[in-house]
Amino acid sequence: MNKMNLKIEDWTQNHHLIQWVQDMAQLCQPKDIHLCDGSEKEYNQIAEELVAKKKAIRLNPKKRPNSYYFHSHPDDVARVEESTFICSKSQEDAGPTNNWKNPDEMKKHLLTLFQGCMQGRTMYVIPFSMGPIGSDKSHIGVQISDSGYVVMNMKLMTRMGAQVLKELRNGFFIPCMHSVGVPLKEGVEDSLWPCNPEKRIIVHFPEERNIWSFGSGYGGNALLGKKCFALRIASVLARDNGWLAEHMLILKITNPKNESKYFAAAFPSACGKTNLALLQSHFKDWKIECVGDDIAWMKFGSDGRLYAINPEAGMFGVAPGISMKTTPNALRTIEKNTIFTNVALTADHDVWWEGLTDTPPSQLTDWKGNAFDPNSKSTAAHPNARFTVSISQCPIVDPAYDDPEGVPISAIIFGGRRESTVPLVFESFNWEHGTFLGTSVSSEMTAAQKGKVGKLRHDPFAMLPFCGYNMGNYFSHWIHIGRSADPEKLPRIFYANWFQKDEKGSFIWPGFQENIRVLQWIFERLDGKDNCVKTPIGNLPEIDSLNTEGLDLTKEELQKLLEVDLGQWLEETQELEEYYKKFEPKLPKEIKEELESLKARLQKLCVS
Ligand code: GTP
Ligand code: SPV
Ligand code: MN
Repeated sequence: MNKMNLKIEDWTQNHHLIQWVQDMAQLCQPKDIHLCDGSEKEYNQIAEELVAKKKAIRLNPKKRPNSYYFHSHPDDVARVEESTFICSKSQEDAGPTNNWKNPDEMKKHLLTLFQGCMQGRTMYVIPFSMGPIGSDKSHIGVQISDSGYVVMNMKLMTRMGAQVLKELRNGFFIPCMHSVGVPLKEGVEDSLWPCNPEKRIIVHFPEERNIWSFGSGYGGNALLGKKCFALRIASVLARDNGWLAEHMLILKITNPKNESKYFAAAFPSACGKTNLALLQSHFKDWKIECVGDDIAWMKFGSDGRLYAINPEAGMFGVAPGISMKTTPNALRTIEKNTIFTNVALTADHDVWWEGLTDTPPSQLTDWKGNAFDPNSKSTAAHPNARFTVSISQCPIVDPAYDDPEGVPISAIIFGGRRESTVPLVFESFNWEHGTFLGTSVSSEMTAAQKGKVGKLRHDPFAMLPFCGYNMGNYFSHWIHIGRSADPEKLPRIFYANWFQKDEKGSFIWPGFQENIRVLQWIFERLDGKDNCVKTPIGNLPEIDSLNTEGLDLTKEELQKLLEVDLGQWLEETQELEEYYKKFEPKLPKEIKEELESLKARLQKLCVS
């Protein structure tokens, strides 16, 4: 048996866990096994080891206390959707939007890949809870990984360590198997960011409820509690048990009368969730607090309302674009105790990225570790450079982020990155229409996934890369959730788009902090204020019901932001009709009917 820092039997009586760890050690042949207790001491030790091996740089403690800098292999910088698989027993259950392979064949392939893959490395065993420990809304996972970087990130991103095993006892957990996929031969020096892009693969077995990830050390590919567990596997758990696992931020908004509501919002990757969740209100009597910035699990409470928890305990946020002007609360969150990956490094060992200041400081090292030439076309930070930080450090964190009951959701907002067509904000007519809006989300692609930045693609519910089963059935699940609830108690559904551009290609809406104005409009709608005009696509703000005081926005610009162009929308419906064919025969009839009604409403206005 391999050397262990603790005796596993002293640590847990969970026979499945003990057996699994032993089996995986036998398969991967690590040099030793480290059972993670989740302590500060352990975190610091692993960090120091990585610094000693030059894999990490300790940032200047005067500028960025207790923080570390990593830069990845240049081919391991984002999620890899083309190498992500849902291996359900039948291909139909994975559906038209997921990669699929026969689970038996895939298992054979994985067993070959993982055979001896941890030679020369430490195998870490990382118990973690998604959601507050002990909440009936939470679920436990155990990740095995040969990456110290992963352990450090999991410590910040989840509730991790010995207390989770105490809670688990003999219960059920999601096994999450991860390796960077590079066995280390004796006497051979390790690379700074070991990974294996040729053999990279991220696999989910939804029926067995487990995850295998090989070859990548980055973000959603490697921190398996996040997209793999909390979305792909959890969406299957949610389907089976009548709840929702969604790619959504959760925020609290309080009005001048000290009344509060919670909103959840789903925007595709790198389309503004973290920035909205950390919004700093510049209206002194309106307050925003943050519960979560990426994932929401929503279950019905005994009062019939939908309650959300944030299953994560940290943020893995996009760094570029963050500044004191755009998102001061993000900068305040990452002042200390933060991990930075693929940002640029300053001469005095602090961090920098595009947007942080107008001009880059001199003597910058870019994300690849080279001296940065400000005249070059490339950026100093990778566009998908990220920070990892505990949410407890956020200056506007809502203490309810740790409430095992979760928070009652009053509004759900969908959105995408659209240069044209989609107005700044509108409201659906009811849950089914809102569900239709969710199915219709499309967005210009970003650097959060490997692929062509800027290309428009459909991303229903911002879940395209994250739904662990047939997307057509997922649409039905949403309809079903609506049917099973009291309509008066369901959240109202809205759609927002911060990203409309003018002819010169500049954003029309100032966005960021100014998005508070849209949240205010939504809040007032929920309070019964008659501040909208009915259009074929939904209820839009009356032009003067949106608070634009103090904004540098012309009347024409505002009109453009709130315009419904019938021609563009008819095209949009044709496009959607074509897209929906993909989901047959699973496309719910309610969604088809919504599309038909939208077409009819548009045509009626076109004729009149
Ligand atoms: P993931 O972590 O990938 O799920 O992304 P996210 O949805 O949390 O996106 P995030 O808030 O990190 O924003 C991504 C990018 O969008 C950043 O470059 C931001 O600067 C930019 N962005 C966010 N909000 C706005 C906005 O209101 N207007 C404009 N123009 N850009 C925005
Ligand atoms: C996303 O891509 O939506 C992210 C980043 O939140 S990652 O964790 O890499 O998936
Ligand atoms: Mn995300």
